[in-house]
Amino acid sequence: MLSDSDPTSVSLNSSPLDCPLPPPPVEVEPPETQKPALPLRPPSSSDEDFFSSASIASSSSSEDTHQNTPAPAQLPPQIPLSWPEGGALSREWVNGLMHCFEWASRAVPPQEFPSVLPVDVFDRLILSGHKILHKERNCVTISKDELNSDSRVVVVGDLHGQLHDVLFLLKDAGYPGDDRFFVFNGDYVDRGAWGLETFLLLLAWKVLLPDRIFLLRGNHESKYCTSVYGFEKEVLVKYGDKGKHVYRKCLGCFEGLPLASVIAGCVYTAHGGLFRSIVTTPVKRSKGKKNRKVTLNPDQTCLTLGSFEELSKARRTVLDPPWEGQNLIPGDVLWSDPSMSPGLSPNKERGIGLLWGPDCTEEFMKKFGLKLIIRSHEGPDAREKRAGMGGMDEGYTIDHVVNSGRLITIFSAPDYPQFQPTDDRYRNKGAYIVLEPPEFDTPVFHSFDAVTPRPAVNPYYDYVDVIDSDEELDLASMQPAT
Ligand SMILES: [Mn+2]
Repeated sequence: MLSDSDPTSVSLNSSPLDCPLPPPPVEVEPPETQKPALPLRPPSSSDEDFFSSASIASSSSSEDTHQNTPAPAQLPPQIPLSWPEGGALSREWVNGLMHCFEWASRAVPPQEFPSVLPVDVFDRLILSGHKILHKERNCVTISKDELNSDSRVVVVGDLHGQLHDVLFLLKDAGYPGDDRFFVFNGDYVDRGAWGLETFLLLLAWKVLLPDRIFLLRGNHESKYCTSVYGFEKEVLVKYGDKGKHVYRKCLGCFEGLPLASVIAGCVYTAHGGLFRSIVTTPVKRSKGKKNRKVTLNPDQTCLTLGSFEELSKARRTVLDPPWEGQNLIPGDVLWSDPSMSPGLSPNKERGIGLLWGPDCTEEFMKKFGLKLIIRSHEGPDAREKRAGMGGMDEGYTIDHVVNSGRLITIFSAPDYPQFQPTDDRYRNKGAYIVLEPPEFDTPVFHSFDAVTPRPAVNPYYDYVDVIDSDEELDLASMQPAT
């Protein structure tokens, strides 16, 4: 039963932003290749081809190049999944979940998803994740005390529902564990067809190892983006009459995702990047007004960089970060982009967030003793439109090199976006970063190709019409915050 008083579920009517109408519905029929009659069949030979090919994408770093050996074909998992007896997740259960999602992405039509993950199991997982995430600080830390000479910290960029590439990345980097930390920079959902599976499998790892994996928020973990770029529709198709409930629970979790991380005291990561100081100036009260409260207005004419103290005080539990008013830091952290031009200015292309230059990168690093900033948010399509900024062919770019260190963009969705209106694809690699001892301040890049073939599936958004609006916030379709 849904209840408005349920603290883990957001009310879709309480958003400060009105939701724009989603694009015209796209008929989602199970593709011809994915129409098994239930009960489910075992994998066919083409499935085996997929499993084999899924494991031969190569990963390379500056130090080594290797290819994985093909994995043996796997048997269909036991479905439906059930919550483990005793209530606590195990590594085996999380492994089973990943295997199950991979198999189901080829063998089960999206509409039959509850036969894989029943809604009561989804509820258990999302509640466990919700509790953990909402207790975390705005800026989570992996301190030097928690790291040793065997530790590695893996930093991951945008994933956008490309389940098979996420599974490859985890296997290639090595799964989370005592010595392996993960920081994900957000954008788990939208555009790709398996945003729900991607988010839930990472949430399962978070519940299993809350101190080893950190899930930061991306701008797509919001009501606005998910209503335009496919995640809402995906959930409604996969869960049918329970879809609205599942979508609300996901949004409730998204609101709890932390905004940023600091690793080993010297690496700052966030989805978009830097953020402003909320400079406030008292507004003169009109005579005779009894209200003694002094209202403060942000001084938009004088943009300065914010501090970690200000970041810690921001209110992140908003369905959509506001672009006006006092609570601007979440929008900056999630939507901002670096620029080659000096200074700090409003990000007019996106309509929210900031553009910051190399001088700001240096100022921020010097002030807080940082040596590296790792942000995400820009894929090959975004970079194609930004003169002077590097392309995303290898899954990463080094944007600023300054006295104190470097600013890097990491993007982990290869061959992105999944759906394109023409055959002229970017064919970009994805990448992840490994930070190694002793200082954890030097990135080792691992680029990887997309897992092919992706299972045939229909998109959940009108990718032809929104292709050119690339993540720009359509302010005209939203109502101002009240
Ligand atoms: Mn983004």
